[in-house]
Amino acid sequence: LHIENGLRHALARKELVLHYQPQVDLASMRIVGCEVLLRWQPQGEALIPPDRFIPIAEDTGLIVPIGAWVLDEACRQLAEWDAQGTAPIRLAVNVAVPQLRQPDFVDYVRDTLARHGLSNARLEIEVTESVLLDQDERIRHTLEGLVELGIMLSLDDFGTGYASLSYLRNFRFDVLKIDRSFVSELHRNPDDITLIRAIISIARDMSLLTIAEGIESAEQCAILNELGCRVGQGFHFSRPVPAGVMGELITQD
Ligand code: G
Ligand code: G
Ligand code: MN
Ligand code: NA
Repeated sequence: LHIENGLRHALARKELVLHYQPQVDLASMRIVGCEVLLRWQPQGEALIPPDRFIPIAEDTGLIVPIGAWVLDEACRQLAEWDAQGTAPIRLAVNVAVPQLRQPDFVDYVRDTLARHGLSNARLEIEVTESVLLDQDERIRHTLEGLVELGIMLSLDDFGTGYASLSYLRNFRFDVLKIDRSFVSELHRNPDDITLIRAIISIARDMSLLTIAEGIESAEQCAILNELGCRVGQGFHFSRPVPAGVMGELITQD
């Protein structure tokens, strides 16, 4: 309840902040995108990580206005970077079920990109497999609307859910994010290599981009590149960083 009350005022009090984690093309080592990760910084308290408040925001519906702010602020930031002449990276934004149930979500995404002068192809929307477990017809409708807009639809934490392969048949994704649980032991577990090779093979045959999460070492990075994974994300490249640091990373790149 303490968190819920605080969260109700977090937006108005401007206590929400976005961090950005670079996504790197494994062949060229260039930054091609970034995942947008929300943090909450209450006045005079320590930074609160998303796993402490996103579930509450989802249960209370507060994720709808908060998620709208995340998208707007991230697009504003990307347009600002563009104006500074940085590399034209993509934004990957996480969205939750209650947002996808909003009948005007697709319109909001389109209008927000337009308002900031960004082409639709600059945005990637990440959903987890749990989103797809939801039988709600409105969610399917929203996902189809997003695909029609020409934004990229990304399946997060791939391989950890229960029916991953049937989701690939039923929804048109553009990106598979290989869950970090497959990546973390990669260099010493041949089974993980086998599984990742299979995921990459499916992705290639379905013309999906693969992004490996949780890369923490040069060795994991090299193996993934060798296996044909296109893009990587993880502490090896950078932790999630504030906008100012991200701006510097794409200026140097
Ligand atoms: O930033 P990590 O470092 O702790 O993020 C943890 C999880 O919180 C991520 O896996 C992501 O799914 C979720 N998350 C982060 N930012 C957002 C956001 O803006 N919206 C939603 N719905 N989830 C987010
Ligand atoms: O949406 P998702 O749950 O995948 O968000 C990514 C989460 O993973 C964030 O909480 C982020 O801080 C975390 N993360 C990103 N890179 C790494 C990494 O290399 N190692 C670990 N352990 N966590 C990571
Ligand atoms: Mn994610
Ligand atoms: Na993930």
